[in-house]
Amino acid sequence: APARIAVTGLAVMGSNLARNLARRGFRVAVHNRSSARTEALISEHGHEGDFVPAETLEELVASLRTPRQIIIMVKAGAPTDAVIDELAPLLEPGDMVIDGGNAHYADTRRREAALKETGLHFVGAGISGGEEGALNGPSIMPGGSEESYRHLGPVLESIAAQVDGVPCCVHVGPDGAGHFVKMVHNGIEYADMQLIAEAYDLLRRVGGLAPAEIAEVFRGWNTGDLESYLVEITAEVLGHVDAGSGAALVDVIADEAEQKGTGRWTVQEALELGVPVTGIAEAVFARSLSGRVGQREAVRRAFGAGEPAVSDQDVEQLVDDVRQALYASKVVAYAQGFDQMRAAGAEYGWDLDLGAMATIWRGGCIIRARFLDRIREAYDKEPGLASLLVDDYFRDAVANAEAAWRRVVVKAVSAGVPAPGFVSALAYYDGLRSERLPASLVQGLRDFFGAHTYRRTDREGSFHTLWSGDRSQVDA
Ligand code: NBP
Repeated sequence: APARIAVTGLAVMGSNLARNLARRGFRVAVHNRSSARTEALISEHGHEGDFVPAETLEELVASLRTPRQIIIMVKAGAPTDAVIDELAPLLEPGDMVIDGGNAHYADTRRREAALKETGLHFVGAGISGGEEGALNGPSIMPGGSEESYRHLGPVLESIAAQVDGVPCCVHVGPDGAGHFVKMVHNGIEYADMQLIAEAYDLLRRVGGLAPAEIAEVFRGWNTGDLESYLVEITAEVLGHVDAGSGAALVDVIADEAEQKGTGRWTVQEALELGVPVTGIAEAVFARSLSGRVGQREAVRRAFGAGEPAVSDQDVEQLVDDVRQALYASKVVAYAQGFDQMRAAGAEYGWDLDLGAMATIWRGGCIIRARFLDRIREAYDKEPGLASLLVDDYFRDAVANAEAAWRRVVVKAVSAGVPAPGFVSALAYYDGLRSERLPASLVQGLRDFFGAHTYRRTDREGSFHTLWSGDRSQVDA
């Protein structure tokens, strides 16, 4: 019988996805550029399901029922284009090419438009959850046409993570929508991790707690509003003792954070769209700063590292304040990420269902959390929500946390413990709620040096002050 679906690219992600498909009962054709990976998959896991190995793409295409569905799981970038170029001429109108790699959404838009010319459906599908997710159920964010999703939906939904019987997979929107949403997911993941890291640092340097004690704090937090995969594994990492040195592992890991680039993409795109995703930007920059080892050393030598920050305060109070600051800052980070998705949806005509995005992130992916149920409820109630911050639930949560949030920021600043995530989240909140912003002065300055004009609060129109003349106002 012909295969139901195919996977080409059988490194760790591709082979795990193929195994997931096979275990779900789909007859799956498999192919890799170098056939050693195909052979390894069959010999090690062939018994798990119904695999159809193919040595060439021609063979792979011939083994499939029509319309054909082929998932590409190769290295993002030029390799993906190379596979598409080789594959497309072998296919027929109506066939579907699915890119499950970490493509930039602009590449996905370009590829979708090009393949559409030949009658092929190109589906950029964001897949989150790493190797584990690919094997046992990822969160899947497919873009592309409605028609392609009618064919693909049942397969993808059945291999996705399930939460309360709901699959973590939904048709996100046309062309690059899926990869865009996956990118923002990763950006939010950056922000979330940075906030968690700051919470740890404050408990350590201001609260004087040891890593093992902080692990216990996070374990406790994981039973409340903060319950999430990242908080859970934070407890694991902080509680882990290095076998060699006997020290907490976190104390022997070099403090230079690396990045593969999706956080940077998110911020670059936010800059283009004019959406302030300050939490994600601070997270990306905090990683960059950590990596500037020479500069860190030079500045530390010039100024000293500062006094030990530990103070004689009530540690229990600090722990609870930090929990609330973390929660409020996290609401801000998610509010910003969801704003960015909304803005991109408007820019590209995607009509994104933001509640559905929260739904499919509840399982399979790195930012899975109890919190996402609240976000889904917020958008279900009010799809046009101006900001997550104004949803009843989040408004109450942030309002209740506000005093603690401010205490934590004050403590961080006065103790000299950097907390760019907490600080900028609070500034964002204060910025949005201010009656008047000093942007009026910025406009005045722009008008002074560049005649850029300004609008007035009390009447329509654009105005310019004759700064170098008699300083009277003219209609611009
Ligand atoms: P890699 O990103 O390491 O890519 C290796 C695969 O790409 C191999 O199958 C290799 O074939 C193939 N390939 C390359 Br490289 N150049 C090719 C070309 N010109 N033509 C055909 N095939 C080519 O694999 P991965 O880590 O499994 O990731 C796959 C995709 O999934 C990536 O886009 C990645 O960003 C994404 N992703 C990864 C994770 C994760 O946690 N690792 C999570 C989510 C998404 P060969 O065997 O013949 O060299």
